[in-house]
Amino acid sequence: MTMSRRNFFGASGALFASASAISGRAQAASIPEAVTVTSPAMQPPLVPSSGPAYQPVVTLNGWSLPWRMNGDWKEFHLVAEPVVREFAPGMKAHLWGYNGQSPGPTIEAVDGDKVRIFVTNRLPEHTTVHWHGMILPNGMDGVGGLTQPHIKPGKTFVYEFVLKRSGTFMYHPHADEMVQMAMGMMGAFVVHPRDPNERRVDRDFVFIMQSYDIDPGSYTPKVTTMTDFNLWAWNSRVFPGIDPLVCRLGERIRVRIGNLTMTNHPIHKHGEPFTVTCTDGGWVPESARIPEVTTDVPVGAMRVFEFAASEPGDWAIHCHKSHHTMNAMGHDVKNFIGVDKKAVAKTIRKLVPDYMPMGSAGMADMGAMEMPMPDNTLPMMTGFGQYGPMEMGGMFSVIKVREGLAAGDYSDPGPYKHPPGTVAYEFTGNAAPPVRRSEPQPSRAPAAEFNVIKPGTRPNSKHQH
Ligand SMILES: [Cu+2]
Repeated sequence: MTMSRRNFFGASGALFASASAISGRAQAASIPEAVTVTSPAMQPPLVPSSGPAYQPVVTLNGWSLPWRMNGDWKEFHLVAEPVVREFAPGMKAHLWGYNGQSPGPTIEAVDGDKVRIFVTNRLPEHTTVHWHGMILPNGMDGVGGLTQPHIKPGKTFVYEFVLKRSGTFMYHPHADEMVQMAMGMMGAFVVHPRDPNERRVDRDFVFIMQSYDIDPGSYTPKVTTMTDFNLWAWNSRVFPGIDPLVCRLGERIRVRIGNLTMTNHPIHKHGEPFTVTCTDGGWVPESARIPEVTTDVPVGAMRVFEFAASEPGDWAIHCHKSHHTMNAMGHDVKNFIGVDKKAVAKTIRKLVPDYMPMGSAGMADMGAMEMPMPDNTLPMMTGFGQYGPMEMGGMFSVIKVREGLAAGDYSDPGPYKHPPGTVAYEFTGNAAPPVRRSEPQPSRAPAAEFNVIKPGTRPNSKHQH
């Protein structure tokens, strides 16, 4: 059981008596119980049991935070605290997050909702929560020192605001940000349209991108790293630990992506093109939507794209910066392509018996190799598919489009069964040697000559206009 039973039933509404409508601060005296989840497995979408209806989102390797209605306020309780997050089987990180996880639970609500969010600080230092992208009263914006006093350890603050527009938002601290975000404090905040049929899709996925710097064999991110991160994550998971996006053939699919790393990520999807339908500022008018297969998600931004799942198969979705589809790796690896290291390997093995020379023909051998590694470290290229190693890590997942799934069935359907004759195959005929055109003769003309003349030093130089 990953969600505590007591809290789960509480969340489903059974224990939360809807209090009589005494509005305002007096009500805040009673705090809703904080629900905690510690498993990194995807939890089923949270279908609203109170308040207006909406089609819930699916948080990759995550979950949505239950609420209680208190009069016409929707009340949530976030707890900022140290957490342990598994990045993929074989590696756990000691992070800071919310309610047992990093990223924290997705908050879902509806355009026009009055939300009251209790934030309890169980960190060793002060914090705040900034509601990234929201239009709200200035004093609710969560910038420590500027718009509110910091939330000291052990204290609980209350944020109250009315949701003014639907879209995709995030939450994160605006206090000791470099440390707190490098430690994994963030979450998604999805505001659904008031009319559940407006912009309706069949499946609606959400994840936030993170960058971490965790030395192989250690557990805690280095918080002073500025650019040289070694783990590129979606919802604090790296491939092969990232959930697939399971879709039924013919459905309309939405993917919401937030970027709280230190660099941009060009997210590329294989298969049919998509269109960006929503950005930080709101929904993109239909006439302005651009069909794409890659969309860049800038730092601090949200991008939402939609597509019709028209092509069955296992389609990769990944960041197109190739080092972002790797796990922790040495960045100062020399390029040994074309270098025969057999002789030197023999010598080195006298000192280091396990030594394996690699990289003479590229680095694909790393993807298949079982190398001795420090504890709590993932191979930098990993994950196996039905045809062999995928040589991927980091920001990579698979959109699995299948016929005949039940609506709302997100369970992994396994590898795609390709219809006979539709997989790339080996040519077994006679391959004639490549015909080369005759090499061009080196030109006999001398290399280009030029003289450098300092302006103003030429004997007959004239001032020209
Ligand atoms: Cu990237």
